[in-house]
Amino acid sequence: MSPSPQTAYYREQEHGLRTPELNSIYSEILRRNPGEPEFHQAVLEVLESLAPVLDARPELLDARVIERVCEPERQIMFRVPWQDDSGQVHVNRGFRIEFNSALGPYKGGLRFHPSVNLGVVKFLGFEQIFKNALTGMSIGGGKGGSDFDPKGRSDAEVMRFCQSFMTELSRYLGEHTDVPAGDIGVGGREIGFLFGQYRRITNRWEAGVLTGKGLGWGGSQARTEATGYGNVLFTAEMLQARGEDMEGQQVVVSGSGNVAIYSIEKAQKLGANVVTCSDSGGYVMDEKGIDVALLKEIKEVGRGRVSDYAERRGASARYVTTGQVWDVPCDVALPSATQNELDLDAAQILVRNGVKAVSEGANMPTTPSAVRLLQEAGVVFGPGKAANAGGVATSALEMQQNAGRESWSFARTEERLGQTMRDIHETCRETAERHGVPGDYVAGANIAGFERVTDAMLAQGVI
Ligand code: NDP
Ligand code: 2IT
Repeated sequence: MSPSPQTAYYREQEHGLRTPELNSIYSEILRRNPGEPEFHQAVLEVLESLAPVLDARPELLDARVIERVCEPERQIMFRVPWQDDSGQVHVNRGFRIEFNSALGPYKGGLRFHPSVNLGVVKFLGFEQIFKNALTGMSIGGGKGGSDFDPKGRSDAEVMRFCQSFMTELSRYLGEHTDVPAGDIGVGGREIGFLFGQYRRITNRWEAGVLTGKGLGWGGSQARTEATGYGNVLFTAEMLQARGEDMEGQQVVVSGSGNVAIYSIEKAQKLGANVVTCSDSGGYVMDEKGIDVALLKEIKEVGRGRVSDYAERRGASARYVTTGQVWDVPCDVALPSATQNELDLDAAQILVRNGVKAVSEGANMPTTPSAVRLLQEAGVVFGPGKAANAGGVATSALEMQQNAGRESWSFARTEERLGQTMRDIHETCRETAERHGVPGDYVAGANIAGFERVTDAMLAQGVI
């Protein structure tokens, strides 16, 4: 389904940065971090936005603040041995990149997927720094995970894996130090197993050490919904800035996990017609609009596939195994599966079909050349750092509730989520306009996030 990240990265190498200083910083990052194409891609995208900041504040170069923000504070890699149900022993690799704690404890999800490697976790941790800064909350940036594949594993196997993973990771966590949450392959079930093992090892009921917990034991209302809902709210803000809204828009969504499901649900609540969802096997096109209750039953209860959805839905739905959801004509596209899933070819198809807005529910799902094409074609583009920040922002609300031993209502939490997404939109819009690139949410998000985190770093000394 997704093109090779390798291809996407090498295709971009012909594009230079705007100043010799930025070019030389980037060359050094390539030299010191070999074989990490996703990390290179994420860094390049931020550096491409920074020229106007350096024009205005050349002293940032002397302080080497770009080099500092691109170097993780700490990188942890560890062995995760576990036994499957038949007694066979497996060895996976665990990662936690504690990237930046200038604004708060390291905060970011854990991803369990066979494609996870150091470069992937570093790109995710790097993006998380700026995303978390944009929320305006007291959270630093981090990310972790493992190349463990939970697909087809029993609950008992997943539990044993999580227990082994947490046995090592627990040394580095703490509500004031590092606070993981979910990401691909890590949802409520895994957070439960991880929390149980942390509690057992540390002898502490430390709610604020993980977010995405169950509602009965320290979790927050609306955290499950937050990323998808937040992305749709962000999209609605971008459309509103152009005098439009979500009502009646034809929407395509990729993925069928946490982010995709709640993007579909919120878009429908705002009157849109969502016609697709997908997984790594193929996609579903449902003319009548995705039946989100059925999708939840299949994915959340049964851990099934979108092909099961097509089978059970009846005549309106088709299961397609060639091409991608981007082939389906739409007004709004919400990539919500994985990195580099929307490439230049897909962007060309979207533009040809008249897409108005693309907003990233996933992290870095759009390749750099695709982003450029969409922006040049006048398509409004919401970068993941801003658009999918509702998940981590609601994680910060979970931490706040845990610290105060409180439990807020769904309405109160959702209201805070809505306000946060409006604030992030306004920050990005205003920052882009102030730097002479009105409507460029990529530049707005990168510059605003960069300034918030690096101002904190500068105030705290050479650290
Ligand atoms: P889930 O594990 O719930 O769902 C992931 C979905 O993406 C599945 O449909 C999966 O299909 C598909 N997918 C994953 N990897 C690939 C791949 N390599 N190729 C094709 N399809 C793939 O994860 P989430 O919904 O939580 O995460 C989706 C995206 O959103 C990720 O980029 C994540 O980083 C990002 N995100 C998540 C947040 C959260 O709060 N959960 C917050 C902000 C961003 P299949 O089952 O076939 O693998
Ligand atoms: O990419 C992300 O922002 C997440 N996976 C959520 C992180 C969090 O700590 O809630």
